[in-house]
Amino acid sequence: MAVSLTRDGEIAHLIIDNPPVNATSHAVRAGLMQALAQANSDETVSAIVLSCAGRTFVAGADVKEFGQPPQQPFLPDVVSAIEASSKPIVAAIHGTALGGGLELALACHGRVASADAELGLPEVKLGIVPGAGGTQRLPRLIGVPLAMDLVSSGRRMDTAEAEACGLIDVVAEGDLISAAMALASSLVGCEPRQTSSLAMPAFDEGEAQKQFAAVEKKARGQQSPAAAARLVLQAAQLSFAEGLAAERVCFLELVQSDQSKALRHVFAAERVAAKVPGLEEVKPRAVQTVGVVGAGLMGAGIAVAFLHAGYTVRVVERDETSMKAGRVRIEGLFTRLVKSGRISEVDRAEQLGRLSTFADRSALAPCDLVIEAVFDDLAVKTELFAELSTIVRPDAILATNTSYLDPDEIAAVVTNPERFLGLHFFSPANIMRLVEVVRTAQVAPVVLATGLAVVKRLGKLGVISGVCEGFIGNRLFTAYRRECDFMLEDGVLPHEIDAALENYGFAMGPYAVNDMAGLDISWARRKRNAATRDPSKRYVTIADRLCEAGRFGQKSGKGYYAYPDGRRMVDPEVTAIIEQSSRDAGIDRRPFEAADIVSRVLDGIVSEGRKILDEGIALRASDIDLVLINGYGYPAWRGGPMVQAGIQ
Ligand code: 3H9
Repeated sequence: MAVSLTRDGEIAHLIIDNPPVNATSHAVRAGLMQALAQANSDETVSAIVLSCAGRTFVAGADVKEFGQPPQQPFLPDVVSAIEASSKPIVAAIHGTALGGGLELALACHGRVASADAELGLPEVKLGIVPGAGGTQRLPRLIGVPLAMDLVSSGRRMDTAEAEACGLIDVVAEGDLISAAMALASSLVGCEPRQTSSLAMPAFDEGEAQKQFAAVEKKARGQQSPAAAARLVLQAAQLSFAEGLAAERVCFLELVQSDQSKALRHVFAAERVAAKVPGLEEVKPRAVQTVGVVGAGLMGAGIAVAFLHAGYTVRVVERDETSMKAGRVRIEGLFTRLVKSGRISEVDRAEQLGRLSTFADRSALAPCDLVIEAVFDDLAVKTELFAELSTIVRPDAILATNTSYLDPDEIAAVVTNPERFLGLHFFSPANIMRLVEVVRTAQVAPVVLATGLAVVKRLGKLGVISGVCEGFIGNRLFTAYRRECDFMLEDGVLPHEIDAALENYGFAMGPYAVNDMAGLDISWARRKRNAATRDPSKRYVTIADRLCEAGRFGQKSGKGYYAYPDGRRMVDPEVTAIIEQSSRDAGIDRRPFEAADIVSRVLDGIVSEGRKILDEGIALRASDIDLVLINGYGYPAWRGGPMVQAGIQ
């Protein structure tokens, strides 16, 4: 039974039980309608509590039903029936109340949540808008500005914020159901308070329009955030019934859109990425104490990511001076997070309380997992791992964060190499969601499973990669950059390539990214590899020439662009260097249309993606899409280059 009805005295208790996440599938909707009718027609029932079995409250509409013929009763009808109930209904929320789940709760006459619950309307992440009254009821309850923020970002709110803004009435201190029963009892005899009838809280129209414009700008081509924000604005202008009708039209249109199909592909791809053949029955090991070797930009970011996720972190640097500098760097990252409002002062103090820093590798002895983030040089890494093998427990997991070295060569110096794998973070590691979990030749299934579980606990997305130069991401990026560099030499300029790709939806064009990351590291690598370069392959010298001219990117004030007052500007000196390179290569420069630029880049990526699949480096095409989206700013609402090319 997807919905059951039990009794506690005069209170009827409706329980939704639809694992894994209590989505409002057809059986739930039908079951709710029936149980509601039963409770409302029973004279001995005076109030109703709505809760869920299992790990969470309703996490939304059933995404598996999207794209199938709709079956009555529809969710908006169920939600309306709840709100119209003659007896007060209280939602008892645990886990996550998301999308249609929060919409059910919004229609209830009271809301109680357990302290660790989270609430949100994440529909925009699926390319749609809330379709069961969320955009109309939420602003009436919490005001237009906050409602617009929630529906357009899809972010989740914790119970402290939800209680403060009035989204929930009570945070349950003890048993959730008892607290919900108590609230329901207190409402008996009162006219049920309907959220749809609440007066819209006053707000500043001008500020709301500015907020809307900012949403539209940030969405970079994705339709749903602005559509959701617009519906919230309309809630203040239209009657509830008119607003609801507008929401329904918008929902039904967007659910059919290519953007929603693409984002649903991404949603499914993320769930599939966690399923690795051979690991289905493997239970990950417990990890609590994590060592990080190296507290440069990458190491500091990794340490912060682990601290956020509740781990105890021991960071080791090579000497006292570097150790102190590393601690300052980590504390600086926390300061920025507090300033931007991402974490509170209290959380900062608690998280930094789990950090210890050392200038002696032996301090890593108690660690369950050690990750290195030292200079990307084979001799440096092998020396480190040979010593680490003698310091940590024989079963402690050792991980390299190398970007380009062969982890199997490093594994050769590790005692018990089955405990060694790659965990390749992207910079800034405390922000970027992607981690490539690199399957070394001898890695034990339990170690790989633990790597994936740790990445999930970090709140990041783990994608399995086999061993090859650059793994999945940097190998694709090399192909992507190669096409761009060829076009640069053939006739376009950096700003034209960046503009074409940014208009397509990439977060940033490749040359703007390169200027931000710095040109010097890849220049050093090219110089190291110069002797082994294949002379028969086309080699573009523009990046080398820029470095020779002292243009290392933003850190030197100039790179592919000039940065007067910090603004990115086309620089005639760069244009001259590029045109000279074309002349030296005997190329007659020709113009490119933006569409040609984009298709050449995507063709290059897809062709490399096919090779990566054929070689078994990626488990599936959708993993490649995820890497591009989460590591390189490919627009999620386009689904990914592989799915766009029809490769699934
Ligand atoms: C909506 O509500 C529209 C309405 O406004 C209007 C309608 C008219 N449906 O992520 P996990 C499955 S749109 C069906 O690994 P976690 C998932 O596929 C919806 N299935 O767990 C996986 O299955 P499997 C708005 C769903 O603990 C399993 O549950 N809601 C749905 O890391 C476990 O998932 C959302 O967008 C679903 N809605 O995270 C919420 N959700 O084991 C989307 C999950 O076979 N969901 N499954 O691979 C989430 O954000 C996370 O799944 C959640 C749990 C936080 C709930």
